[in-house]
Amino acid sequence: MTKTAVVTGASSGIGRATARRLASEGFDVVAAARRRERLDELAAEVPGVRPVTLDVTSDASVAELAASLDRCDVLVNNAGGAIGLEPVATGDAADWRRMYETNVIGSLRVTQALLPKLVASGDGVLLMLTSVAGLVSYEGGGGYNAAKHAQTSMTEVLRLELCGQPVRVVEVAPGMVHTEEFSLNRFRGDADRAGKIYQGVPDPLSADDVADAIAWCVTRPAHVNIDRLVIRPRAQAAQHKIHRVTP
Ligand code: 8X3
Repeated sequence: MTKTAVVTGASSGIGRATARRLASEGFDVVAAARRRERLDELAAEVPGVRPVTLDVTSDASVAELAASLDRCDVLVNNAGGAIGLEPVATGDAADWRRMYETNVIGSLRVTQALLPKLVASGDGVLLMLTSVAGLVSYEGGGGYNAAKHAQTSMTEVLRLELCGQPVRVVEVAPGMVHTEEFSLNRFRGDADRAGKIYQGVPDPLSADDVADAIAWCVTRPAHVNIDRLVIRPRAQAAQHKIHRVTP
């Protein structure tokens, strides 16, 4: 019996790398995201990947995803991201709302829709891709810190509430990961500012590094629950302690 893994936000970055990696681990992978053409490209490249158009902010879209699945053994709630790096004093409430809507309510929506299938699988794994931003706060973190803390909290609550059911609840919290879009979205398309985040950092994590950690978490034996895995590059000892090499 082939297990099915659903990955949200699978059109780029960590989601895309995870879809690819879980397919190579033998899962049937449902790669879900808004940008269908990117998913189609991925599915054409990687056997075992099925593209599904998904907007995690839409009840109807999430219900359609759930209805399209015969089974679900693994759910990777990866869709989300950061917008803006303004201080709280001048942060835009619309950005905060959007971050809460995707990172928190989006994860909630998909979790609620797929939980019955995860339970029915007899060995479900629900993995929340949070962030170190959900564990520590930093200047400019504002709405992203708030949303990721909420998502971390939701993950802890869910693990308590599901105790006794055949579903593991796993959190993977990455630090500095260099993906093509995360910082670009945060800086609203300003490539210069986005690039400076990683400037001089010898080796930030890649999306593949995080996908590797996710694959490890979801392929442990059924009785092993990795509660939380924090993963940072060696150059980032803490949120404010980053080794940079000046050219
Ligand atoms: C991304 C990590 O440090 O930019 O989730 O918040 S950080």
